[in-house]
Amino acid sequence: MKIVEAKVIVCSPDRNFVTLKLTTESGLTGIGDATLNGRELAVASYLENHVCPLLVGRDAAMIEDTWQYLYKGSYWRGGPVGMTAIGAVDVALWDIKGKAAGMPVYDLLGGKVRDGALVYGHANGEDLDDALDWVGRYLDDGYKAVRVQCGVPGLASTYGVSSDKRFYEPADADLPTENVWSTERYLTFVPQLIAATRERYGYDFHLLHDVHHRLTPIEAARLGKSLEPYSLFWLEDAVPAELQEGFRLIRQHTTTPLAVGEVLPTIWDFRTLITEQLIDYVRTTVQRAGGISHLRRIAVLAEIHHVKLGCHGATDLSPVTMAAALHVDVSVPNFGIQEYMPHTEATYEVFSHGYSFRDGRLHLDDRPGLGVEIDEEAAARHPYRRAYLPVNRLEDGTMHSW
Ligand code: EZ4
Ligand code: CO
Repeated sequence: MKIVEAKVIVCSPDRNFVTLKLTTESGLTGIGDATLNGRELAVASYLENHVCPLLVGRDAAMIEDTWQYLYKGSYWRGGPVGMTAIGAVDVALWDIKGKAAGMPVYDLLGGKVRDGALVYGHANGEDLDDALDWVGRYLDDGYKAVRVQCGVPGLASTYGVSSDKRFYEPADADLPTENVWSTERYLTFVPQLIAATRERYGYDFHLLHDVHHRLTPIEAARLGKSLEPYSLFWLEDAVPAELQEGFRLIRQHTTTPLAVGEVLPTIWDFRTLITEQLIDYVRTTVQRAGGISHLRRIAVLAEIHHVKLGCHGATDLSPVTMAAALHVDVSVPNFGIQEYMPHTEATYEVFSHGYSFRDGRLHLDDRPGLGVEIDEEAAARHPYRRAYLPVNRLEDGTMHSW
């Protein structure tokens, strides 16, 4: 199963995606997602210049050895660029192994322990009424879990609230937008948003909220405490997680479940959070954290510390990552929930896929490998467009100090 070609495909069917495609001498192909939102070409270059030359001639069957070789052999361990690149290689190799075996990847991972993966959708509104209406639309569509985000009164724009409701993608073309942030206004408003959501729609569905890393631990503790009556499924990214110990403070004050880590690429970035049981859900995903092989390690560490998996699944992760995450979701015992935003038609024309939404869950079909293919001709019709995630400043014009 020698690899004869390693190719990087960059395309932008409504947003940028970087895809690694490996081909073996017998003609089997495997794909991996290498998209790092706002820094896409860094990973494309890392792969093209530094990783692809190492792959040609290697045995595609040797997934673990290749992972160890790329991680330890680079000397420069970890980091989002390197881990995204390794993740793409790892996922492409699992895809090939599945196709070679004639089995879906979940069967190689021990087989399904559940039929489908519970997902949550994104409801976001400019104001309270708009946000509540969007929660209702998701519930009408059969979602059993909804994340609610809302414009904060007094602030012109808020991260996570966009005009493009269904396919929300925070990155802007060309140069980044600047949002203004006020912790005071936010902390006053969010309990009203969550209370109003429960008042209108009741408690018979899971309700989630994402802070996008904007608070300090004591502010997050206060927010978590004030939201306890409304039974959140989780409060996400309440503080940035570089200071893992910061979560001790939050944990001491609130029983609101905590989720963190969509930006964290390795098991070591989660070590204190998981082993001290400071969080309830791990938010990273295959593409971010070194592929299926490394995410499974994180899931095992989490499992023995009563922490569950709640993989990132916004539209900056391609359908390849969604499929790969679903193979993990349905085969690990400590699955919690999967974030799900449908991609646009243009994206699905490039990436044909074998998963579908039904009854609040995503279901994989039983095609071998990941069940996703890339149409390179369609991809070529959508060239790369520079894009950045928004930047936040405080009302006085300064950046956050954390
Ligand atoms: O802002 O994926 O939980 N989901 C999120 C996402 C992120 C984007 C960043 O690329 O926070 O919407
Ligand atoms: Co998030």
